[in-house]
Amino acid sequence: KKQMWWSWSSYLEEEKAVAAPVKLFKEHQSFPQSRNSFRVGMKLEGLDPSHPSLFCVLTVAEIQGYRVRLHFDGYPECYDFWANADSWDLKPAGWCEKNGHKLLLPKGCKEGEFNWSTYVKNCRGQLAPKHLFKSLNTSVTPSGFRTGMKLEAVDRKNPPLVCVATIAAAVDNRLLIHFDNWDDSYDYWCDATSPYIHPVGYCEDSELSLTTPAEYKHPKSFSWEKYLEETGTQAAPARAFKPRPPHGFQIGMKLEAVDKRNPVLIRVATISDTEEHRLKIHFDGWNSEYDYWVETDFPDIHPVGWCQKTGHRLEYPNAPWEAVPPGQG
Ligand code: MLY
Repeated sequence: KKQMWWSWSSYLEEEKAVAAPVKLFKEHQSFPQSRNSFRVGMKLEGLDPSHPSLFCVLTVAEIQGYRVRLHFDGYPECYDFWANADSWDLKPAGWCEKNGHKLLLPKGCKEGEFNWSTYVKNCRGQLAPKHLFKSLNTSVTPSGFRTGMKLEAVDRKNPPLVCVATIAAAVDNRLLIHFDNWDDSYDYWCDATSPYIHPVGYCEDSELSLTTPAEYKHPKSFSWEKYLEETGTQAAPARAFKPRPPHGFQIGMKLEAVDKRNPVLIRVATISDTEEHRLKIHFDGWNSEYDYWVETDFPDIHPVGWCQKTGHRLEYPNAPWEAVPPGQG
């Protein structure tokens, strides 16, 4: 028998299930402290999720609760993506220049000729005001990581590989990881608790093989001591790497999660499996072929009630008025 009104409390009761406790979520996954003040048409700088070291010129294309759909200026809509309003990946105009990062210009703009204020005037747009960006207001404790320091890092695009890497940038509490002698398409941002970064010597200690820099002359006889000397660099201090505490999520706990295949939607979901640093998300009422693994700090999982609190639509499990399977909306 189908109810007229779906609610989390009756659903949890019916399913004899528990909501994942709010305290297990990271601040950026949990209930926001502020409103989403972005407006359609505002322009900003932000990281391209499919090229996570590249900042681009973006325009807010749509608002849903605490989320924004971002459009790459000059590029087709198919590249648009959703982000939370407090995402660290979003920066005000001028941020890249100030921090020495390259900004991918709107298609058609010439290098050296781009200027935010003329650009916004010409497209009759407006800049997203600085105070909307939460990441700028967070306090930062010195971490011991410095730009240029070396470490061993997992290549997230080729996860079995632990490689010789460099901290290409350290901003706020975030580190940009770059793989020595490779192009920046493998780069990614992480924090000091990332399970994917390790101090120099980690592979040797754990009897894993270390992937040496591309084109390294004598990969078989690679030694960190020699390499640091050759490159005139320092190893990132082991004390700067912080262990990530156990996540505490358990199989069967309920939550709200973005439908990766149709990211405008947030669905009722269950943790269907766990690993040390990952969770498997199952969408209630849908086949487990749609399940997917996420990192525990993934920004698109939220505690029960997040949609209601932030004014986002929530897709209920197997609602009779909903005939669209995940990913085909
Ligand atoms: N088969 C891939 C492997 C690239 C690995 C790059 N890492 C180490 C940064 C390729 O050759 O493209």
